Amino acid sequence: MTSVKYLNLKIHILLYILVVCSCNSKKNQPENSASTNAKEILVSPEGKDSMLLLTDKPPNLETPLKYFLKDYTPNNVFFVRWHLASLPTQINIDTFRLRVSGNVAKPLELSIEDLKTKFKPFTITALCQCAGNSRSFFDPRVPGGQWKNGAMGNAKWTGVKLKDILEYAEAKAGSVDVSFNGLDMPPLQTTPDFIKSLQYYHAIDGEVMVAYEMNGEPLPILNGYPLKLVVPGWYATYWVGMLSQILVLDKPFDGFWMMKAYLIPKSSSNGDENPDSLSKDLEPINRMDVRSIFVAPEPDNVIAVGKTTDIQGLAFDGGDGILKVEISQDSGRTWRPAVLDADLGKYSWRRWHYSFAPTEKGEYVFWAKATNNKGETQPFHQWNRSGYMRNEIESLLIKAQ
Ligand SMILES: Nc1nc2c(c(=O)[nH]1)N[C@H]1C(S)=C(S)[C@@H](COP(=O)(O)O)O[C@H]1N2
Ligand SMILES: [Mo]
Repeated sequence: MTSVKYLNLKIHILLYILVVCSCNSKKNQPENSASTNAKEILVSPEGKDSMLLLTDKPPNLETPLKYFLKDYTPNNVFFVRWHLASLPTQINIDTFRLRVSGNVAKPLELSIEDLKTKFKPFTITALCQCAGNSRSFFDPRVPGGQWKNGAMGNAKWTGVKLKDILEYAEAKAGSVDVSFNGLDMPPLQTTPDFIKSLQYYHAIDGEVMVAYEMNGEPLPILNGYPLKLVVPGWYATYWVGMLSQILVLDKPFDGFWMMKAYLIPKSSSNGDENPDSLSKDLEPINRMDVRSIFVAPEPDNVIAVGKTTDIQGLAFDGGDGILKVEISQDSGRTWRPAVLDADLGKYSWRRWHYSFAPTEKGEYVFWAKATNNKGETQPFHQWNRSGYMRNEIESLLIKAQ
């Protein structure tokens, strides 16, 4: 019997507690990615290297920016986000089954072995980004996990296409939605179980998949071992972890986590709304909008006068792919192209570089803007009440000495 012991969720505060002076982000000042959280605590729960702690019950851990200098985010620092505090303490891989039922002719109970032997393996590189990534930068501030830019990670996912599983189960005509549930449970009966759904036509698009591997390894338990739904191009809220139940429905799914939570204003393509007159027309969050972030140098690094610095960042969208990233040094009046690294697939993030050699001491501010192959680009301001889909043009202030 192979069983993976659930790792002790008591978080060991290993390294240090860093109290950054809580400078409230001021309008019209370059905002960088390190200054809005009052407290930063680095922890190393078992199976993970040191990460930023948001909450320990349920576990919510952010990836430090330095790990974004790689094409793929290592599993041991991949961000962690759970809603419900009751997670299984142990998963027995021999008895674990993925149940597929509902509007199907042949209900299934699949073991991990079945998934690996009865279906053709499928691999895709895709960015997994929390809808609330970068929420701490919203102005005015909004409630919810105060993530900086590390509630995301890029990985190579291997598993089985959901389409193949649903065909095997002989999903019937008239299927409308498919819902997904994991082994995590609400600690109180009053909290609704975390169940998400996709429309049937999306579920069988041949890209949505059930992953048993991430970057060539079994998933870390904190990332949803043994199975995670992967929905390329869509926010991670749909990427149900510890996936154990797939239900094919002949009517629309109306659960709490689709109807009441994770809603965005319908009127704009990037979830934008006005704090003074909130949108009344809302819809479930879906595809990721286009954005770009700075990764290096980090805001507190000092660069050398006369030397060329490789400014690096990432750009990504919901699957149209990145056309270009541009950098401005004059608050957006003029833009110069950054150099894009290799394309790892339309659902992957794309690395970019921009060479800069300061000629004198001082402070330099850069803005980064991505445009996707559809021509969609980033605004200078974006806001919504839930702090979702952040895609404002970011700036970075660097000191040269
Ligand atoms: N079963 C289950 N799956 C879940 C969640 C959850 O709370 N329970 N959270 C979702 C959200 S909001 C995010 S951002 C991603 C995070 O995936 P990760 O923990 O592997 O980074 O998982 C998604 N899948
Ligand atoms: Mo999320």
